[in-house]
Amino acid sequence: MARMGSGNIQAKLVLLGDMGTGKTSIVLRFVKGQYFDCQESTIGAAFFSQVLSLNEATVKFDIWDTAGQERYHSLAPMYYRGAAAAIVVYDISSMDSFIRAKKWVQELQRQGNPYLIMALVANKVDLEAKRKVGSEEGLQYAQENGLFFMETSAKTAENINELFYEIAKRLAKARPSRSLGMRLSSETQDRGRSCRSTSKAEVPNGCATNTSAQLHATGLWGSLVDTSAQPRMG
Ligand SMILES: Nc1nc2c(ncn2[C@@H]2O[C@H](COP(=O)(O)OP(=O)(O)OP(=O)(O)O)[C@@H](O)[C@H]2O)c(=O)[nH]1
Ligand SMILES: [Mg+2]
Repeated sequence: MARMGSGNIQAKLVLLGDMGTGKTSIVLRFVKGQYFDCQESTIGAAFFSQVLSLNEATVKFDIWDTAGQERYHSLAPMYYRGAAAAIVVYDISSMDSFIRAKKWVQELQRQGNPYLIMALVANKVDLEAKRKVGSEEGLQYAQENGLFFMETSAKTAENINELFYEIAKRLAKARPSRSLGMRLSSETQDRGRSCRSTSKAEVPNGCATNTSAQLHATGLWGSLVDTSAQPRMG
């Protein structure tokens, strides 16, 4: 995370979680207001950016949407290294994905920044009839591990903007010392490595070609000041 003066914060944010849990769908819903029933599995990782204005600060998110497939696991440290915030996603209709989410949390706790702002996200709450992971179970695990917990649906947009707003608020509150090890220069180096390693980075479903889609937000979300999404082509 870097503070850029006048209340501006640039923060690297990473999404982790099992394949198919909805990471890309969550990001696309937030950045572009889009959702695809046939969202393709991410290859390597995809990059997006989004600026969100709070009363107290403007937060520019540099978002790394990682691939959940196991064969990409070894790439993950490149994406969470230097991150100021992480979103660990599971699918409420899959107990396996919840177990996998706990493994991601453990990995972040072991190797990540101790000041990392971590969110545990139970996605696909629109699939209530297929629920396998109870809300209480997710909430309890999050509380025990110092994460904040949110149930979302990328499909219906439930709690998606709220999720990023909450992260932005926590970043804005974070002490400057939390920036340790996350200087903009080191972040840029990380990103350079990441770009080379993701030469096959996926551009999901035609979404990537539209780099200037507007997020038509209302109310609170009318405060979004920049809605450009720039997935890396590698
Ligand atoms: N019902 C429902 N389906 C969802 C939701 N979010 C995502 N999906 C669907 O779940 C599938 C996987 O979504 P993705 O966003 O590609 O999941 P991912 O976590 O990025 O998967 P990987 O890139 O393989 O790691 C797609 O068919 C989405 O349409 C949701 O909130 N509700
Ligand atoms: Mg994906």
